[in-house]
Order: sequence, then C-alpha cells, then structure tokens
Amino acid sequence: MALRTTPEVGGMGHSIKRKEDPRFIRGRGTYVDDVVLPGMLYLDIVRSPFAHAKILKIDTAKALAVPGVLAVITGQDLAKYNLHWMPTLMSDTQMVLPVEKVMYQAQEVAGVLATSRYAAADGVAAVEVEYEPLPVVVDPKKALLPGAPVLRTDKKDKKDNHIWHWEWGDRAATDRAMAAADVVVKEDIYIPRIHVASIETCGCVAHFDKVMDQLTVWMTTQAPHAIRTVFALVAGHVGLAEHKIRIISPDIGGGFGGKVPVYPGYVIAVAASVLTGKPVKWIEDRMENLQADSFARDYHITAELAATKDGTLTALRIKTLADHGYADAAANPSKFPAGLFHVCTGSYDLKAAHVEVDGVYTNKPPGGIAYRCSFRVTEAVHTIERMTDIMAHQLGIDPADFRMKNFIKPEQFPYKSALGWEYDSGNYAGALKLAMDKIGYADLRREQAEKRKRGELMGIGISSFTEIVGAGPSKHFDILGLKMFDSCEIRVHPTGKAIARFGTKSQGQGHETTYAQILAEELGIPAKDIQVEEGDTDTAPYGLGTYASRSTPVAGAAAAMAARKIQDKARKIAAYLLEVAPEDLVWEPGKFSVKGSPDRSKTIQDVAFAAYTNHPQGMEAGLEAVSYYDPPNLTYPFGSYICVVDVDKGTGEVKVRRFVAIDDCGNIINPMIVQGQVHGGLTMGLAPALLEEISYDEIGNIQGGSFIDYLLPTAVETPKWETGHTVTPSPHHPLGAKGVGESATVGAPAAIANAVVDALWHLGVRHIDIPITPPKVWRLLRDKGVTE
Ligand code: MCN
Ligand code: CUN
Repeated sequence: MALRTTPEVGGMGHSIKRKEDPRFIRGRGTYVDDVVLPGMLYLDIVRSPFAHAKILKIDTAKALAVPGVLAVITGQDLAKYNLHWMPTLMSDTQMVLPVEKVMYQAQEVAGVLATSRYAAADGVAAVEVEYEPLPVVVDPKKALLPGAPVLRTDKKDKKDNHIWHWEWGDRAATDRAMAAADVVVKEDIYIPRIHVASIETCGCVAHFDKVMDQLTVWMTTQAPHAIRTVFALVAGHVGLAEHKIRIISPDIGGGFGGKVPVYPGYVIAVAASVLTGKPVKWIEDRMENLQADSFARDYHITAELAATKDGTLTALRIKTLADHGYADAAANPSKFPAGLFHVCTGSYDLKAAHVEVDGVYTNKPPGGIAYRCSFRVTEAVHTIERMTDIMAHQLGIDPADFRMKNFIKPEQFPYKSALGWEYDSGNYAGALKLAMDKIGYADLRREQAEKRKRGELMGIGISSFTEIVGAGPSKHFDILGLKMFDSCEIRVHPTGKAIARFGTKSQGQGHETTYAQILAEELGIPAKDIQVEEGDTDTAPYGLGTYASRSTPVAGAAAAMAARKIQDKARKIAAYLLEVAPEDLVWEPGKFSVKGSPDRSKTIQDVAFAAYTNHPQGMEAGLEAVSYYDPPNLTYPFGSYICVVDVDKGTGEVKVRRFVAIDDCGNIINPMIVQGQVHGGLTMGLAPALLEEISYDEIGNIQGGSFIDYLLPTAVETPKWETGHTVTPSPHHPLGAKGVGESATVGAPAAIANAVVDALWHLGVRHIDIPITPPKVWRLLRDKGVTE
C-alpha cells in the first residue's frame, strides 16, 4: 500500500516506535499489583490437594489465630448470598468456592483475608480441611463409558459426563464423497492441554466504597465492559448496579486468551471487599496460575481426508472429544460451543465436510480458552495441515505441489466454504510461492535426498493456514447475549490534539500506537498528538474487548468510521472558514484546500480551533464523534510457513534449522508491530509443538504445574525467525486490514510437526502428536530400528 502520510504524521504503513514503550522499558507501567490503596487487605486462597473429594470439614481456628488474619471465607459463607456458584461464558456453572466437594487438584477451597500478603499465606497454611477422596475421572473417553462416576452431581438430572454434542456440515454428502474417493487417510490427533503462561499472572484489587455505594475493580481482564455487565447481572441481587460498578483494566502483562474468563479469585475478592468495606487485593502466584486458570486445547480428534488418485482433495470428516474439565468455561461466542473449529477445511477447495464435537466433563480445571487463537482455529488448522501433509506423502506428491493444486484460487474469492464460511480474500499460492523462494525449497529437497542416502534425518514442513478473526458480525456472534461489535470515540481538542477511547484493551499489542496511526491516516493529525485510552469502563465507550485478533478488524474499523464522521464535520467548518461550498474542497490527510486554488487551505488544526472559537452559527460546537462498528464479515488472514528440521538420531532431539514465515493480514498499520506480533506468535507456536504440555496422572495429579516441567521456550530453543509478507486487502474492512495477533501461533505448530514427520516418513512414521519431545522421537527411532 502506498504511504499517504509523512513519517512525522505517522499514518498507516509507518514503523513508528511504540508510544507505550518508554513507560514499559523504564518499569513505569501500572499493572494491577502496582495499585496500592490505604487500608488494603490481602486475599490468598486455600487449594485442594485432591482431584475429586468430598469436603467433610473446614477448620479455620488455627488460621484465625495467625497474627494479621482477619477472616476465612468458605463456600458456606458465599452460599448465604447465593454466590458460591457462578455462570460460565458457555452457560454452564462453575464453583466460586465449594460447599460439598472439590472437582480438580488446585481448586479453590477457601479464601483467607489478612492485613499483609505474608499473613494471608500463613493463614492459608493453617486452614485444616478434611477430605474424603472420591473416584477420579481423567480420561475423557473413559468418562463417557457406562458406569463412569458421574461428576456433576450438582445437576439434578445429569446421569453421565457428556456436556453437549455439536455438529456442522452435510453428513450425507460427506459420507458419499468419502465412499467414492480413491484414497482416504485417517488419523487420531491429540492436541494436548496447554496454558498461556503470560508473564503477569491474574489478579485484582476490589474496592467497595460503602459511603458512595460504588464498586471499583482494577483487574487483569481483556474485556472490561463485558465483565461489568456480568458482575451487574450476577450480583444485582446483593445491590450492585451497573452504574455503580467501575472496572479498570490497567497495563496488562500478556493476556493470550487467559484473561478473558472470570476466575473465582476475582469474585472472592469482590465479595470480601463488599463485606468488609475495605479494598482487597488478590494476586495469583505462578503455580496457581498454571494449575487452576483456564487451559487451552485438549481436543481428541479423529480425522479422515479423502482424495482422488490424481491428488484432488474431495472431503473431510472429523470427530472430536473436547475435554472441558469439570465445567465448560470456554470463552467462545455463545452460539459456537466448539468455537470456530468448523474453519477446518482450511485453505483447500473441499466440496464436502462434516465435523462433530462432543464436550466431556473430567476432574480437571474448567476452561477451553484459546491460547492465542480465535476460538479453536489452531485445532482446526493443525488437523487440516497435518492431514493434507499425510495425504500428499501417501500419494507420493510433493507437499508444496499438492497444496498448490488444492488451494482455493484467488479468483474464487469471496469463497463459500463447505462448512458455510465466506472467506473474504486470499492468495494462498502467492504466499506459499514467496515462502518457497525465500527458503530455497528445491535446493532443500535435493539436500534432504542426499542426506537420506547417508542415513541422516532432515525434514521440511509446510503449513499454509487460513485464519478467521474479527468476531464478529452481530447476526451470528454474541457473548452471553452481548453482540460482538466494538467502538471508538474521538474528541479533537481546540489546539488540534486529540484523545480517542476504545472498547478494546491492549495486553502488549501496541494499541496506543496503532490506533493513533489509524486516526493519523484518516485525519492527518500526527500520531504523537493523539492520546489513546482503553480499559476504563467509566470513560471508554462500550466494547467487547481484545481477543480473537478482533481489535484491528472491529475497533480499528470503528476508529476509521469515527474519524470519517469528524472529517465530514471538519469539511463543513473548513468550507465556512474559506467561504466556499463543502463540495469545492479537496482533502489530503491533514488539510482541506479549495479545488483549483491549492494556496487557499485550512489545516485540520485550524478547523479544530474554529470548532470551539468560530464555528458556523446553527452548527453544534466541538469536534467529536463515536462509532459502534458491526463488521459485515470476519477477516481471513492467512500465510505459508516452511520449517526445516534436523533430527538427532542419538537423542531424538528436533532442531529447527530454519523457519520462514510469510503472513498476509491485508493492509498493514505498523509493519514493525506486525513483525513483532509474528515473532512472538511463532515462539508461542514452537512452544506447544516441541515443549509445552499439561497432563494428569490417573488420580488427577497435575504434571506440568510449574515451570520446572511446563517448558517455555527460551532464547536458546528459539530459532531465528525469517519473516515476510504479502498484502491481500480485506474487501469489507474500511482500511483493508485483517487481524494478525494470533496467526503465527495458529500456523506454526503444523509446520514443525510436518517437518518432523517428513524427516521420518520413509521409516514408516505417519504422525506424531505434539509436543514432539526428544523421548517421543527417540522411542520411535528405537522402534523403527534406527537407534538403540
Ligand atoms: N496490526 C497492524 N496491521 C494489521 C493488523 C494488526 O499493524 N493489518 C497491529 C494492530 O494494530 C495491533 C497488533 O498488530 O497493534 C495486533 O492486532 P490484531 O491482530 O487486531 O489483534 P488484537 O490487537 O485484537 O490483539 C489480540 C491478539 C490475541 S487474540 C492474542 S491471544 C495475543 C495477540 O494479540 N495476545 C498478545 N498478541 C499479543 N501480543 C502481546 N504482546 N501480548 C498478548 O497478550
Ligand atoms: Cu484467542 S487467545 Mo486471544 O483471543 O486473547
């Protein structure tokens, strides 16, 4: 896209430095834990050592004797106000604090309130709880067998652990296409439970002012307005009304989906503040964060992909068990229990597809959030990219050629997928071609063939993914009934500077910079003169928040629309000042001039001043606008990633030698920020591919509940990412932009897994579940007789 503004103005396409960074790199950000109020109390939480157990007794006497401990809050206390259970985003219920039994290891059992963080921790250690262990259900397949212990005994009519069944697509057409196919490949793919593990854990400071009857909560949330409404709906009966609730989401140290849900700790802190009239701070420690907050993935998938002999893909069939832990607390749009998993036909022109998902209860923490993916899109992409690769290998066709043959073609857009999505725009072959050129694909294949002759294991993996972000069109997308629009409100001050407020909330994505760039592009006011604010429900216009890479597609569009309203009014004022008709003015970013006499002009700053000092009589003073944007469609960013791995025959270690990532997110607002998003996203894609997993032993003890065995990639494991992009604008977005915040995390794991399988295919290896750890690979090599 050609640049329309100077670097000084800093509109779209300029890699201006992030406005938020001077505060972050000097340690001057304000995170929740930086909020300190006079008389503040501290909350810490007693957690269950058992995965499933009856609570016989909670003895608080010793805890109350600890100096500084003021109270111990139990489920019985909350039950008096009917606050011991709360609704989840998926219309299930989840405990705040238990009354009868605990359902997973590390579940909240009681809250201890004290005058210091240390006293609260000592109090937690002194609470004595008597448990009676119950049979534990860990495996979702076993959870569905007749005779399995029924977990949700709180639900009167529940006789099993099945939560819901959901299916999409044309079953009969898919069955017919499968039966008619020359080749069908079938694979079981498990995508394990993982955790976002953001640098900042979750927490809040709740302050109920009894005199003003006002609740203020500073909290780590990606969606402050929705939280305010949920609090008002859930706690209305104890006197909390929406106009008396203020949610402030201050600086956030990483969200990645993990800060969308409401966790019990928030509710206990609010309840404690309402009861005591004092501010209450609750901040999770690292292990609580890993062990009890919402997980991502945990999909047990069986996929079948069909093709003709000549290598044309025809049909896809998927059956999935979704392990939700003891409650379905997924963060999905309400109508989609499996999120947007039905984008699983990916980048390929498949004529038939059918997908089924069943939700299951087990004795694990509740959740089903996304981990940097727009609602189960990573699961979808991993499945179709693995299956496509398996099919290509099975048919003996090069995986790049195979993809090129089956891609949806540029002229097919807007493209209606077999599962009902309307892809807005794409040029998949263009992105793959660029990635192949950049990495030297043909040379790498020659090298691989030579190495294979020498017995060396080298693999090349491709992932040509399509994402679906920017929820969403309000006719299909809501969260608990709240339609998924988003908003921007702009005020231009008399001296031509401006403030803009949004319904979204940055967690590190750089919104203070990129939103200012959108407004600079549309108004010609320099980005440095525009203050961007988000996250305070008392000041920001209502919006649904930042997740699912929706800020640019939805709130970014709202910014453009609000700016265009300002431009319309500015044109009228400029016409008045220049004594011409509005139609006689020409706009270039920052300036109106008279058609044919370019020396007669008024800058946006002149107009702003006039809006307050010399506006036309009969027109309202001021220069402000607001837009609530309801996108007509989602945006479909895409990309092609190619990864080269070397596998160590002795240890099974996989080394990522090279990784080329070509992304297409339409028109780019800030290339440097997009590159940063892709770098971070790729590292968060490498992590589950090679390292991260949370699993449970047969009695529900968590494995991976601390950073000793939940392995995050460090600089040592992270390769040098080689990035690039193509630009295919979104036809329906006012700026032609698509989201990008999650693309790399969604696309990367399949490229890595495909590379490892490519290295081992000739040995008879068809599939390896992620994370592809050295012991897993070593065992395979031993079984195939390659190593001892
Ligand atoms: N951008 C751009 N041009 C585009 C698209 C995006 O310049 N065509 C810029 C945006 O202006 C924004 C950033 O890239 O500054 C990401 O934009 P977008 O794709 O709209 O995503 P969101 O802002 O809605 O961010 C959400 C997304 C999600 S869902 C996860 S998860 C994730 C991610 O962002 N969490 C993050 N990236 C993260 N980055 C950081 N540092 N921290 C997180 O918690
Ligand atoms: Cu998808 S994890 Mo992000 O949507 O916050």
